[in-house]
Amino acid sequence: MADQPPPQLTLYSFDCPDPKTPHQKRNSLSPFVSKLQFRLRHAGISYVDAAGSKPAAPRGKIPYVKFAEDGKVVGDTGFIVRELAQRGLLISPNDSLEKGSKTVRGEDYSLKIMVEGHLYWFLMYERWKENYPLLVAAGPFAHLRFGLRRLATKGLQGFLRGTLYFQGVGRYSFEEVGVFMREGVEVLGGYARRSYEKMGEDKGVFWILGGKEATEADFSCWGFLVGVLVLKFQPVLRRLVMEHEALVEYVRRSHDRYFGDYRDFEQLLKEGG
Ligand SMILES: N[C@@H](CCC(=O)N[C@@H](CS)C(=O)NCC(=O)O)C(=O)O
Repeated sequence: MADQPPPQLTLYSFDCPDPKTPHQKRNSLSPFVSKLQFRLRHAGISYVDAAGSKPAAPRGKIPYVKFAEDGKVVGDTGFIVRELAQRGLLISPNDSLEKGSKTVRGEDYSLKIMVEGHLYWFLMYERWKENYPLLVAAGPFAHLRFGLRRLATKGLQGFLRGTLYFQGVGRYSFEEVGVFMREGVEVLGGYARRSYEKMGEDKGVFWILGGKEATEADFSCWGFLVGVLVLKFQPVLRRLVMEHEALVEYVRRSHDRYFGDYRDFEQLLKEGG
């Protein structure tokens, strides 16, 4: 077999906890990691997953990447995508929309921000305030021995509960959060349904705004939705998403097309339930 060229970059996340074991090929706990993985795969950029750490991460945030060419480390998916565009590895963000309608660009931006800056917090709420025992058992520290795992998960929970409180969402009851969750998921479901119906008999991938090409919002929406569907840490949010056939189909089709080396989507979906 011909030698594979070395990967163009290393993607650091919480999902490859033990550097000695190969990546588990399960979708990430982090919507931002899934977003970036999808972005890289969509653009045909080769990468290798590796164990990241908050102290090593720019701004203490996951994910971050290291470029093989010159060792440059970049954090934040927005800046990573810009860096990739500057290096000519992908088409610059929303280039195709730039020449198009300002309304579409606005819609794209709004959807992206709704997912990354709004729905994301409800996901974190349900995970860290409602389903803590599940995270101790199978969360980011699942590879550690029980005592250590409990301690590390507890520490992270303390940090995240504080973050949720100061962000604001932590001050609501889960019932109240559920109202906002449903509202947001229905907006996403409405977009997906419109695009899905346009596909008719075509079983190919489709994009959230219904165009021929992906837009920035697709990477954010897909990255968020895939973790909701295949991981079991947020059952209420998952049920809301499952009510929308178009959203499940939206995730399934791109998973099948771009994540063929992962386990079968149907299997993953079952495990998330
Ligand atoms: N805007 C950042 C957000 C990344 C982010 O918030 N990552 C979370 C994990 S999902 C994190 O590292 N949280 C730890 C912290 O905020 O200290 C991006 O697009 O990369």
